[in-house]
Amino acid sequence: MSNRTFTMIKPDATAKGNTGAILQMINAAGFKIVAMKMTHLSKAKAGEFYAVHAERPFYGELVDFMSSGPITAAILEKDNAVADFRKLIGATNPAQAEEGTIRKLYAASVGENAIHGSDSDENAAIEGNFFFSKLEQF
Ligand code: 3AN
Repeated sequence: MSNRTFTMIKPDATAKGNTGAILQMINAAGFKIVAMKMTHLSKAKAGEFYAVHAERPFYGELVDFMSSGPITAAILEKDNAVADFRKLIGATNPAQAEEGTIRKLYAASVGENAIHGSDSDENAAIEGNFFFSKLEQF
């Protein structure tokens, strides 16, 4: 079990002005921010990040959406980080997300679902290293 996960606050949440409120929830849940930046992914970079989903029918839509506006990327530290963070963000489809989760509060649909959370320790490391050099991870 590793103690780090990776997150992105997605373009829909950025556009609605929810970045601060979401970061507040993340901190209140006991996660420490050990890397963070606001950036705007190109289509090429979004495609690279989501390459594992390249064969899925929603890939084009996902890449268009994730490159549609600024995002906030961060690496978060806490015991049991990956599983606890998935719990905090809630189900991929906000209609199925539990009360009090970030997606229940801030996501509009399965595509525009406010926030990303890594699904394994291995992917957390890959995704964190995609955005941050070693010098930017504290
Ligand atoms: P999660 O982000 O909860 O791990 P995944 O890994 O199944 O969900 O999907 C990656 C991303 O792809 C999701 N965050 C969501 O934005 C998008 N996505 C998943 N399913 C769909 C869908 N049916 N239509 C549009 N976008 C989708």
